Amino acid sequence: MLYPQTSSTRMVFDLSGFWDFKIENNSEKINPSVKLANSIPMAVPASYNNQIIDQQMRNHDGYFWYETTFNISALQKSQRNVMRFGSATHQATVYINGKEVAHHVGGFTPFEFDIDDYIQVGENDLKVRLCNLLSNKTLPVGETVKLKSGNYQTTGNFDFYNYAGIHRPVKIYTTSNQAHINNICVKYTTDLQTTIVTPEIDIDGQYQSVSMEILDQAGNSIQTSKYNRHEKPSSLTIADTHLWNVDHSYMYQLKVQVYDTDDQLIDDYTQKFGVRTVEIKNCQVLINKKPIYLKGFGRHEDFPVIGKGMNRAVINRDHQTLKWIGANAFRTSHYPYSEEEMQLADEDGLLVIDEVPAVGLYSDFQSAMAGGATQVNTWKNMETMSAHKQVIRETITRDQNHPSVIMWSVANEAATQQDGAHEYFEEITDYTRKLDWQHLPLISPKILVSTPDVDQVTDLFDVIGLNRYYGWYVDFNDLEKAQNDLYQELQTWHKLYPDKPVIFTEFGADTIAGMHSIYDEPYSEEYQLDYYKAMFSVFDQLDYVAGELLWSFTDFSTPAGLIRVNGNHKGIFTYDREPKRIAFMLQDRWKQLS
Ligand code: GCB
Repeated sequence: MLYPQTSSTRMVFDLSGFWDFKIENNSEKINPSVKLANSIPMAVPASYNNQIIDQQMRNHDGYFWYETTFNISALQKSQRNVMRFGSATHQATVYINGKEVAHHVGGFTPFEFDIDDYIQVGENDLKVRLCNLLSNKTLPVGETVKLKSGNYQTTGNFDFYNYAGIHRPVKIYTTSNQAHINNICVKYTTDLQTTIVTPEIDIDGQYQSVSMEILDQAGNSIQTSKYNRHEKPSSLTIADTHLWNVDHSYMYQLKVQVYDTDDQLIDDYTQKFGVRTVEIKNCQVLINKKPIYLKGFGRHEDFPVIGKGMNRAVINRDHQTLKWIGANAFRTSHYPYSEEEMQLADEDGLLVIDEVPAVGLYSDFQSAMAGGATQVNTWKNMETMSAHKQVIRETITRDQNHPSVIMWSVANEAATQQDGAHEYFEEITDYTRKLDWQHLPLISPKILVSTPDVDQVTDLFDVIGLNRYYGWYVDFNDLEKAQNDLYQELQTWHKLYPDKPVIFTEFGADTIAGMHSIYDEPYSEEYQLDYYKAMFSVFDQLDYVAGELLWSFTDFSTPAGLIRVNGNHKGIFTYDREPKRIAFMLQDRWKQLS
């Protein structure tokens, strides 16, 4: 699936704006052919939750509706029209002029569908029925119960607010009716000097030939090649490759044009790509054959009022802040971020561990966290395999042309110490490796109870990703013991897997901005500072530690909880992106650490 783009053959219409919104209560049957009654305005794209003042509506679990109208000109109607959602969380059924057109499950990946049979010249009605309910079949995983009142109650198996709504832009784009490019995958091989590009171009419809042209970053042509339908496309060569890297985020373009018999242009699309290699060798992550130490954060798409809504200013400010502090990487915890964010990561030279929304693969999670034994075996209880493969497929298809993506994270904190985990993840890692032509390294951040003595899946992964909280959830307020325990655990991992690098995918301590303590009290900015100093002093002794991604970049929203006072406070920055004390220490450290 291509990102919507205008060209000499394509038009794009963005439906962002104020739509109408309505919660569906269980006694009501909403007719998609009738205008929503008693609706309220709702900005798209954005989460709906924090745009609403009424608390019950804000926290509604169940179904809700969006409606808008759009106009189609006669000129536009003469073309093929496709509607595309950047994402709709977590499930959406789309109706145009009262008729059901599409259904998509999964709240963090795009979906699109042809709308020509449903639209008319002039005004059209668009309604979307969304649902934020989660279960042991969905990703993320959650639990839904139906209350006596008939209302639903959903509890997410994860530590972030279950924002919902139309989070990313909704667009209509046009192509010719005759033929169109469905997808472009820019495959290449490089010896870091000469790059051979062998694009895979998926075209539907009637056409005669296809031309491909590689352009450099300034738009100068490097090579052109043409092939006829039924012929195999020839490869293109970049002789003196400008490699993409963190300090040199060089982007090429592949211009693809589809022609008719009389050399009439039918479709025209330009796909950006970068050239770089990624390897894991001798406990190191190599980009273009050189080791790189990952410095950065786990994050969330979460900002005041807009929640998980895509907002370019927020993305840009976040990337500028990452650069200011000297970070070179982030993980898209715990779901794929917007396409717009990925595009900017390419331009900004940020390395991305791209995580699918497989979070919460842990039955009876609450008892486990309370220190109790789990009653249920996760792998007998989860029915997520099909959703899991779908999100992996959709994420790889969407993101495989981004040079910034250097690793796939196939799950966060699954119950990898329970029987059945190996079988489950063998199927998942095999599936991912088959789909990914780049063979990017695979990682799956481990929950703190998945220690080397009990973990069952590490052999399946290229990198050991650790979410570790010594000094917080374990060894609380005892940083000396935290250091020792961390050191011991790391050495055990290394003995078992001497070639695999360790990347800290999470470590942190809740910290209330502005809380200070001469006694180094937990939750104070001083404790956070000392906590990180203690962790770093362990990492710095061990050369198989290949990266530190702190938890987390900013404070973020969670459901209310005994240890969640207005959200999770492990941010290095506050929710509105102001630095805590630790930020300045980190800036000093990362400027020196190569
Ligand atoms: C974790 C989770 C993350 C939480 C974090 C915490 O291990 O992966 O989603 O927010 O711990 O702060 O407890």
